[in-house]
Amino acid sequence: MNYKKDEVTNLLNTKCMNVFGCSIDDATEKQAYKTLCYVVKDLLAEKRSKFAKQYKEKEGKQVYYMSMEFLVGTSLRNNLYNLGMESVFKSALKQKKIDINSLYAMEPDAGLGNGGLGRLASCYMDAMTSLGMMGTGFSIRYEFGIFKQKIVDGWQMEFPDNWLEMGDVWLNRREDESFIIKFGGTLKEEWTDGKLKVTHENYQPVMAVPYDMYISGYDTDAVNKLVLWSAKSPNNLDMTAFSRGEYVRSLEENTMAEVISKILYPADDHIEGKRLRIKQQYLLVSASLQSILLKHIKKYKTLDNLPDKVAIHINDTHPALCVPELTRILIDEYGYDWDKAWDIVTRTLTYTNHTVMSEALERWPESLFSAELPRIYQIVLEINRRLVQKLNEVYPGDIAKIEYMSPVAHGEVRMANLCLAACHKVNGVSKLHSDILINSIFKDYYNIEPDKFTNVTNGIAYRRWLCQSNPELASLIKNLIGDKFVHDATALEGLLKYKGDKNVLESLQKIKLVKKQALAKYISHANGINVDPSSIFDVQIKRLHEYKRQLLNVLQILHMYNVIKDNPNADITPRTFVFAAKASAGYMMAKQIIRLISAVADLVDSDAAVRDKIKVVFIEDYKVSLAEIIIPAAEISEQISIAGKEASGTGNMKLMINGAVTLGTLDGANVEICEQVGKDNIFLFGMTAPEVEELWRKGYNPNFFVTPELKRVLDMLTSGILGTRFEDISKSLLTNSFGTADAYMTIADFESYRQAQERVGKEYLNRDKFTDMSLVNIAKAGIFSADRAVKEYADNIWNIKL
Ligand code: KOT
Repeated sequence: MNYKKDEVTNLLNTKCMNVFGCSIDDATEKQAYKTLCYVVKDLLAEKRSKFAKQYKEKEGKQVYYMSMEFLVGTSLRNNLYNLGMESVFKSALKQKKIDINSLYAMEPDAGLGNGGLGRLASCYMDAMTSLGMMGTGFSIRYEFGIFKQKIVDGWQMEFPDNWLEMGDVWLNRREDESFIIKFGGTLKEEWTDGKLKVTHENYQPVMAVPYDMYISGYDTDAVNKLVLWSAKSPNNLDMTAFSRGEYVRSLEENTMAEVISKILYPADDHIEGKRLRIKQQYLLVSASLQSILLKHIKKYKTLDNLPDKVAIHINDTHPALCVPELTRILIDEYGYDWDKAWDIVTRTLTYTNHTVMSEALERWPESLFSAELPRIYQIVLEINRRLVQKLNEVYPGDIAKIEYMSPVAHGEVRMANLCLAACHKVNGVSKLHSDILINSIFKDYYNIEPDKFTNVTNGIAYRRWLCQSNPELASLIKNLIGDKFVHDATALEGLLKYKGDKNVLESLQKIKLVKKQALAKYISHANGINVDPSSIFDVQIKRLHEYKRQLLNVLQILHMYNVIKDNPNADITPRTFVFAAKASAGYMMAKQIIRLISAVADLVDSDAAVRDKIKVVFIEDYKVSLAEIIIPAAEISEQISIAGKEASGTGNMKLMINGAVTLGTLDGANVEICEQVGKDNIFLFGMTAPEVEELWRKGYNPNFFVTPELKRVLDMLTSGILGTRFEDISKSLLTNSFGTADAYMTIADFESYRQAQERVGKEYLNRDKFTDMSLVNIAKAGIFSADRAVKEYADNIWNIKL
């Protein structure tokens, strides 16, 4: 958009006057921040209206991306960057003696997600918009997003995240487009004219009120929307109950309804089968589908062509209720018969799986499911009945297999099977992960319908993660190869011709140092620790989960500690180990691991012989905006999950494009990172996924893998040297009474990891060689752009022509 400085000043003044009754000169900092956001929102609204009009005329196909999570992060800088208006706003504000950076700093993260899955959804909204697609995200307007984390004496504490206080500037409430969602109640069945009519009675109605958030894209005419549903009691106060003296019960019902959108469930890669959670899921699904269908019917006067005009994407199984709910609406509200309705459902819905962890596979007790959603339950039973009938023809008599594939069995409704039965495309999120899906957990479905399954390797909104978070690096790249890469990330390959170019390597080193200094400043402020920007910055930033093996990293640090204690002159390249991670509130082992990291940090820091060689920092409250500070400063990217468990990872891609070299296992997208950069530009270690499988088959006893060095480290866990005795962690690694010890093979991979870390230390000493590796990583990161991933979705899954 083309605005001059004076025009921008006018916009700011007018808006400030309208909202706060003062000119921007007299505004408080908070008022200035809100004014700026409102002005940007207005610009997006104007663009959106043009885009929607154009689109309406074209009658193209569009995507609805259903996700219980969108980890949006901050929007202000992103929107200004995308609109190409950062510098004009900066100078307009500067003239008013307002530093735009201080306004950026006031914006809270919209933390409506836990980790990878939610951030991916946001990266894809960015890419869809940048590609000019019409794509709408649907989720929930949680009043409290992912909790704020504080570390108190090494222990994680959770605090509510009241993001709306300053974050609601981006939301537009559209009360008049609300829908009623029905919970509980009973069903009445009547036969009229040979047709069964089901009426849902005595239900508790809840109103779903939409709030729109505009999503901008880079250099595009498109502006998309993320629609967030909020639960509200349909009658503010039931006055009849009030007059009957039952006002307490009436108020109770109000809060019961509103509690549905109160808070995000803070569990990553595992699920909690709670009543409130299924209500959240149904609220999202039912409200979104009602709104999609209403809009469609207004435009086309029929739903027969729904699959030609609409793709509805299910982001993991959390919105899997789309399957029965879409069937229900078509049958109950639009009068379709079963076969026609099912045909539309199957041709409209698609599904992405994001994990193979069994504790993350969603299943609901039939009793809870049927009580909360009686009509939906009835439809699920019918889907199940018809499927079992079909499977009986394919696998006659193979009861075990049919049961394994059924959406309803053993008193449970299994959401993945519901998606597999209904969606016409199913994908995993990296090559390895998609292979594991078709070769193991989804094998039986794959065997019947192989064409249904495909892979789309994850991608990132690299303009946020590179251009906005690391403008210094982006500007160097522009100077070297031009700015094509801002539209087409694969153009980064042009950097390869600077391999070995002394000047370029020196520039890269200088930029890295600047970003390390910035992170050091943050750490000094947040943790009160001074870290040395000339040491290697080695980072592991991601949710805390045993399979991700932060523990492996800590054990190796303890080993390094021992090496230095044994020989204070040992040849150790100084290293700063940075951790940041949230643990699910109820995940005790994860919380213990955080405590262990803190204890190791203290141990290392209290020892004069060690503290100049290694530092350990746990930065609290990991979130998108913190990642934007850490990632540009990273030199080593720890991606050390047990092979076969990390579906893809996306932090690995963000770190790579900022020049960090991966130290990792051949897991998730690390496999493809390795393919891109070649074995010389990555530090690989550990067992491969088939080797892990093989070791399980043979029988794994961690005790056989304990080397003398590791024994010494393991003893430290319980010796008292760390202050606390970490008995639970030690037991989880070694006690093998039920064959459950060391479920993530930390011990089996330790020696190989230790050696890889030794290589890192050595190779870093040859700074130019290391920077060359870094350069190759940047150059080869283009394929991991969300633009590429979304194009693949459009081509292979949604059937949308771009
Ligand atoms: C959480 C609960 C149930 C099912 C799946 C999840 C889940 C998976 N949450 N995050 N993930 C991650 O998704 C990312 C995006 O695809 C992956 O890169 C990452 O490996 C998953 O762990």
